[in-house]
Amino acid sequence: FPAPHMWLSQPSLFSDYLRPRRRNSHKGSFGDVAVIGGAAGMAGAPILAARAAAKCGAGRVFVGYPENPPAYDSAQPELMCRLAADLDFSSAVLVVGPGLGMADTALALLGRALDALSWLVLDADALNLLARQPQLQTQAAQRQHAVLMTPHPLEAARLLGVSTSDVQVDRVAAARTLASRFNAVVVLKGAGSVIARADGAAVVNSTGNPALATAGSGDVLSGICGALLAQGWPQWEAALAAVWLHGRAADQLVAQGIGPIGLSASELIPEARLVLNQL
Ligand code: NPW
Ligand code: AMP
Ligand code: MG
Repeated sequence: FPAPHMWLSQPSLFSDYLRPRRRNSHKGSFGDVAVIGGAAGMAGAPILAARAAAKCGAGRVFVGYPENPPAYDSAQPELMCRLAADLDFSSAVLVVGPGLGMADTALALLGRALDALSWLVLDADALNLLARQPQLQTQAAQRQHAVLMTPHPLEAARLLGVSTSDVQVDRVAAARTLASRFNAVVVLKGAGSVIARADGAAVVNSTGNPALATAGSGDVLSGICGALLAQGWPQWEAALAAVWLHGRAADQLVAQGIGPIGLSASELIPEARLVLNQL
């Protein structure tokens, strides 16, 4: 390594983990996801992630707000909305960052998540906070369970201390650098998302289209990642599958005329569920 990257066009790279549900399974069989985010003005971001996690099969889904949690999500009352500080960080897959904000409360929650012995998905403001905090970067790199990071190109640039165009000029290299620096599985998002891991393996996704260039679509992806991890998928295959099916959902919606113009991130969620159930 680094060898040339591979393309992800069909589910073959992750299809070993598409297993039928056992007849005697129960919600405890499919794991818990806790999405941590939703500062003032961005309360919807963790809801998108949490709805995606629930519809992609997590057994139970919590939403942890830094402050002022809503009583519940009226469109999806299955979600359990709490104060993040009151959640059990060690018993769920943690998806940290959607709409989390950059306040001290957010930083403290990220620190607690990095300390927890849980699978972690870091997105959005969790990555932006990490970029500002070298000591948390060391903590992230040294965790027992590696993290799964889902930066868009600007978030990746902040983490690497370079410009967005530096990232975009060699996306595979940028994703590999982040993966080895953080000992992480990294999804560098954008057209042709790159999934890379610390040993240099890298895969470029071929599903998805510009309908995804809309607010909240990344938040949905982070929730799908969390759902697959909660259901026991290994980190690498969870990242590959989440990226592939998120893109495939958008492709199917465009084929139905729901996009590319005006696709909303919420609409991706039931379509991603359909893709997953039909695989
Ligand atoms: P430009 O415009 O080209 O200079 P930010 P954010 C760039 C939450 N949200 N290729 C591009 O830069 C999130 O979870 C809440 C190239 C773009 O303008 C975060 O917590 C929502 N460049 C918070 O908001 C829904 C690319 O990055 C800039 C690129 C801030 O997150 C929305 C944006 O980056 C949102 O999810 C690409 N493929 N993709 C809610 N409903 O509550 C991105 N860029 O400044 O980090 O802002 O991503 O909106
Ligand atoms: P975020 O910027 O965090 O909301 O994430 C945006 C999501 O949409 C990521 O999964 C991107 O890979 C995807 N996306 C955005 N623009 C495109 C595009 N032009 N083609 C394919 N996927 C895209
Ligand atoms: Mg985002």
